[in-house]
Amino acid sequence: MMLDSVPRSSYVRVRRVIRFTHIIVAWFFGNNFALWRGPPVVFPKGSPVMKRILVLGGDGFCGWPTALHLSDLGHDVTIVDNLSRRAIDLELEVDSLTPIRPISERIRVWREVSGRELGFVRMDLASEYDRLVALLLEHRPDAIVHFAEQRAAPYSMRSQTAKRYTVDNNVRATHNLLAALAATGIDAALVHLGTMGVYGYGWSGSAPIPEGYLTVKLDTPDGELEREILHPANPGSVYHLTKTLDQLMFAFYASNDRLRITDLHQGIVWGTQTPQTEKDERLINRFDYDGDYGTVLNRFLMQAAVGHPLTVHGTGGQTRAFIHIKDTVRCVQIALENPPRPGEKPTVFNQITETHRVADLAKLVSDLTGIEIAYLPNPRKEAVENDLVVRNDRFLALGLNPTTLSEGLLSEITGIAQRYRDRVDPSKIIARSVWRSGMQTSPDLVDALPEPKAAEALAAS
Ligand code: NAD
Ligand code: USQ
Repeated sequence: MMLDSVPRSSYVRVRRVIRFTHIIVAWFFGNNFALWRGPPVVFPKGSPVMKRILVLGGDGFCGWPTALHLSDLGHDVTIVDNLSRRAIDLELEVDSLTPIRPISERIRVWREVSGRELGFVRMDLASEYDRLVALLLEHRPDAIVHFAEQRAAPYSMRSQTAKRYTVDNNVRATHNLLAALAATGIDAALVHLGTMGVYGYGWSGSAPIPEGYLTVKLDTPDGELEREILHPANPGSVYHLTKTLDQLMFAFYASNDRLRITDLHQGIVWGTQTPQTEKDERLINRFDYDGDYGTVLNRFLMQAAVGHPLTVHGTGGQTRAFIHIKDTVRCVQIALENPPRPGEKPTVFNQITETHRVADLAKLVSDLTGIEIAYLPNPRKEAVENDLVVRNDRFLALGLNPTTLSEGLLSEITGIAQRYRDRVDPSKIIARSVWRSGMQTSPDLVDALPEPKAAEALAAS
């Protein structure tokens, strides 16, 4: 199914008539009528169409640029978010490196810049089930993108409270969404942001990690049985554990309720801006640099820009998968355009474009900037080193043209990180959430930030 295959005005008219009829008849006949989906809409091929898309977690690092990208393509986008990520910033006494604006201002500026409306609903998906059902019935989305979970592994390990919050929030948000889709009968294509971490690191050695499923053979008294199963789950943190639980819920609801689900097993996202967030400084995307939410490559880029030693955990032998934020938004679009059919098992895409060893990334950034590398005690319980070979054939086959590290790296350092270096709090850089009590962490490496040597080195190069 392509998102762009129907003249937009006819599509909107048909949808409006269906919705209006639906509301009137539901008012007469009660809620059971809500299960009726309305007559099928015919999509003639050809010109652009507007689809109704809910972006859950659309105020976050991946969700905001995705909402703008989909809006820019002409879709009718509504963001649903409880703004919990902004609340966690306050709890951790840290702020995005970039000055992100309040959600109402973001939406107003997007209207000014693009002429397009973005909806916003403040809602906690984990606790406001009835409001979620009402929202689905009112909006009747064609597609839903689900980013709305607590996503930091270190945050999920920092305390018993954070562990319980992460499980309660993520599992309930996902299950509420699935239950609400099943209850309302709304046949939206659901795209969920999962993680490469569901596979674990090193479990299959140097064998390529398949896209979600493994074919296994079972010996039975009646001969050999071949089965396709979800790849064994090997979570490395409570956060990653919630993503493995999500997978089981998807398998169940796809089979039992014929929900159409795509799970994107995404690697570590790096970069900040997309063509849409670059249009105005007030649309700027979030950039987390702190020890809990900052991810490794963006942290190294920020550290180089402010002259802080690069914080490698252990020897840096961990190999991880990466993707630039510009490719994240494209992949979500591709996944929306290629949903599974009702009754099919969830489609899994490995949403990654390249793999790198942490020590190699640090060396690359250090060689470019002259910033030293600090090898610190690893606060996580993880393999000292691992191989990682990942299949990502499906996105490549569907037209993804990856942004690679070498192309984007310099501009990321010189642009965003240097522009906002004064917003960095050096006491928030070292990662201090430990996987088990008693594990050692590093003291702060600097009291105050030095002059920007990286900036000089880059300017001179
Ligand atoms: P983020 O924390 O920046 O954004 C998540 C958004 O969801 C936030 O705006 C938050 O307020 C909202 N949210 C959380 N719980 C909610 C709830 N119960 N109800 C409503 N809104 C809620 O995270 P992100 O980096 O944008 O990640 C988005 C998704 O992508 C996550 O599910 C994450 O696991 C996945 N992912 C992220 C990365 C990465 O490197 N950032 C990599 C792989 C996968
Ligand atoms: N690391 C360092 N130094 C740092 C920060 C991290 O050496 O300053 C190391 C970590 O120990 C780890 C690796 O870098 O070995 C990756 O850490 P990360 O914080 O960049 O990424 P991670 O915790 O795995 O989580 C991030 C996102 C999460 C997403 C995941 C994708 O926060 O939402 O699911 O990437 S993946 O790693 O593929 O599972």
